[in-house]
Amino acid sequence: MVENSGSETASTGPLSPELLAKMNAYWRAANYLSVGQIYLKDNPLLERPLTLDDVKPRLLGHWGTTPGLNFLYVHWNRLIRERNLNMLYIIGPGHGGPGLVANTYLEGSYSEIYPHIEQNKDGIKRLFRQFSWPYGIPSHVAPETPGSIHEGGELGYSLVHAYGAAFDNPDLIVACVVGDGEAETGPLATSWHSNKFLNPLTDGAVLPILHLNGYKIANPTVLARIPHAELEDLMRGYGYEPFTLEGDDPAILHQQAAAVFDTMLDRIAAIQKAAREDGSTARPAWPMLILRTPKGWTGPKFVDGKPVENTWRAHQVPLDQIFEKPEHLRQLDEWMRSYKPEELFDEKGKFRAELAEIAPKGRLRMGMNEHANGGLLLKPLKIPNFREFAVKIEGRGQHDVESTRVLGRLLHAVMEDNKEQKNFRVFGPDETASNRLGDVITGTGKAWMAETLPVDENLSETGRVMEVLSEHMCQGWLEGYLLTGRHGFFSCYEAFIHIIDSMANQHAKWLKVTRGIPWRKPIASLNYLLSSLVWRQDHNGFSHQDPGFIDHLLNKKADVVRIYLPPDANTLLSVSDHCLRSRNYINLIVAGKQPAPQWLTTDEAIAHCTTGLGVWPWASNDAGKPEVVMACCGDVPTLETLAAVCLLRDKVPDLRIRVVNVVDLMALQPTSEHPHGLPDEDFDQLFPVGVPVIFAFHGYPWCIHRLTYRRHNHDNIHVRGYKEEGTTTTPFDMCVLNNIDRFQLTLDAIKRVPRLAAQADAAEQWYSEQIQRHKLYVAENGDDLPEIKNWRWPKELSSC
Ligand SMILES: Cc1ncc(C[n+]2csc(CCOP(=O)(O)OP(=O)(O)O)c2C)c(N)n1
Ligand SMILES: [Mg+2]
Repeated sequence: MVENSGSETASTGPLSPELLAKMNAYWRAANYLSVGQIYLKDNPLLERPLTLDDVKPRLLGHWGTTPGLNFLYVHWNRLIRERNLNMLYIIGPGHGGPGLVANTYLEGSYSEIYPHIEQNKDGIKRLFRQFSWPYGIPSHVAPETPGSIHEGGELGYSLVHAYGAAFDNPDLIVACVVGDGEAETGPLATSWHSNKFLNPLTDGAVLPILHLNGYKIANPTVLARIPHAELEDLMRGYGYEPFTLEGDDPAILHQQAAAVFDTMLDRIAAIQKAAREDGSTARPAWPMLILRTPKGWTGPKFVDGKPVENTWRAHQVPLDQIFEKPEHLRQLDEWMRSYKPEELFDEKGKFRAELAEIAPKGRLRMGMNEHANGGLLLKPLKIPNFREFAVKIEGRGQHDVESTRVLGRLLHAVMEDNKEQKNFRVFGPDETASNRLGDVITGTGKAWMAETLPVDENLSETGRVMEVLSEHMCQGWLEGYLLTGRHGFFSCYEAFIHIIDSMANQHAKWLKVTRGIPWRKPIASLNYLLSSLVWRQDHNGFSHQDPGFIDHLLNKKADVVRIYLPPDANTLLSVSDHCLRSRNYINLIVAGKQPAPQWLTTDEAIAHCTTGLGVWPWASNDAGKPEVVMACCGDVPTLETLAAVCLLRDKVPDLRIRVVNVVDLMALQPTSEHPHGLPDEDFDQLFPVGVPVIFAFHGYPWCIHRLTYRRHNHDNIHVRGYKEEGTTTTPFDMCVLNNIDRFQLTLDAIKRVPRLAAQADAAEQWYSEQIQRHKLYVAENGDDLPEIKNWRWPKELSSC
């Protein structure tokens, strides 16, 4: 027999008997509505005994985590009311979706946002029916859920999201439930260290709750099965002050919870006061809670003779054979009635006023917190005119510049200009300086609340550059920061950005869904700069060579993803300016940090980036009728292509060559596939049907085929790119190993132009000789041939 009406008056503590009774009733209501969402399509108030007709044909959702989440929600509500808190609630086990829907319904947010889910019997019926129902709402804490910035379907990111939300939001408290299973993931394990980057003076607070309900889907959790003292030591080792709350008697636990939360919030207030009023700069030990409550608390204790409550069996749907076993239907009826719905809802199905009144009002309701709909709070970045940072081109290709260093100056200026509004941060896994963005660090410094030594440089408690050697943390912080209405930039080594492939997936999904939700306002785009690229891993070699993040992002929805490969500094500036101003995208910028030739003036760069791809007339001699198109995308491929063009002119002076550079990869797709896609007519103008295209691409070659396979001239597009050949070798040898070098491109062109067929054999011979010479030289000298290393675009063709 389940007994869930609770013995509210049994214990003593900070809650008055009346408030305790109401809070427990409120919690019962949330649990009732959670169970109802999982099971029922009719009879929402149990006005008659449940029948099979009332039950959904497919029982989809998760019960186990939900009562714990609901318990916390009720307590946050009290604290918000009593302390006038600005509170965001992040749920690691996002499969507890029914709980968040139930609570935002009870507090009224849900009906305000979705008026058809009324505060009456019909509304509850719709609320139940829509859950995990085709064209209804998802089972998780999805973008559709009011008050959410965290889906939680993929476990591991709750705590970084919470910290990302808290940065630069000094009045915000982010309560964050970490599932004890979730706590086993790598990203979550490292996230505890976020407290070394959170400044009580300028940032908000994060209140982590480690929810030890003891189980995952099918196993106990590690942290639930180590001695409690060891767990507390672990949390202390992470720098927190752990509190513990344990039990399963609601009456006792409500009182204890109220007491412990009062203490924890007093601790937070004291930490903030010390920093804000008393000038303390010490790193505080922020409070965190270890909450031990049963998985599936208040649900069926036994099903088919097996224990369910407080076991992994409570994870999903505890009674899942309703249609096969009459006993399951009877147990469901009994379970739902144990919450005493008649005490919670009036005869019309309205949540009773005396209970509803203990929820916060208006914007203080967690379902209505504006930080969870960051676009509402988004202030545009102040971005200086990027022309002021442009590289002056005195002769195309005649001088080398580190493109990312130029971008660093722009980012520095953006940082300075937005210092007051504190809504821009730059994130990187210990690579900001290595990626030559060092200028952005000067002035603002790097966030650091841990110890410092005299040898340290630029570490600062108020730093706005976030560096930690965890791509997961960089990504998660940035997501949390963006989702709460701010702006950011993430620079990363190209190969290692794969570490967050899955997080990027989840963010892309979030963005895709929010586009269809009118009340979710657009947020700033997630901007990646990948530098330290595959072609120039001079110090590192094969482990650092992987351009596949491009392919990864290509799988995402066209209306979410943008991919740019600017070939020089001015195009990088133009693209970055555009990305920083954009909304609701994932922008990927791939640009090298090594000294490299510069090709376009600012005006040309802007025009080129606007169309996304185009002929470089100064490098072409096709007179409008090319015999071969030499296409390139990426800085190193552009260099090799232009060097090949020179070789071709030398070998076949009358060959009509067109050079096309691609900066916006998505422009290669048809318009039907991507909004940036070039119309077929324009594509055919650039790449005329029947004319061979030798395409040098930064990444894996098949990516270009994938993008262009529907184009009329696709059969004539021959792509060279990275084909997983690499080691620690010279820059040019990397090109040779992957057949993207100038000699190969020259040979390719000669072999593909029909009228040069007679020269093909000689060209093959020439190619072999060049490669042999190159190999012998690099093997002997450990460096590239001087004519390769010092190659320049011909001066006579270089005027702008
Ligand atoms: C990264 C990831 N791996 C695996 C899963 C599949 N999964 C869903 S719920 C779950 C167990 C979660 O346990 P816990 O974090 O303790 O949550 P709770 O007990 O509160 O349900 C697992 C493994 C997932 N969602 N995400
Ligand atoms: Mg668990």
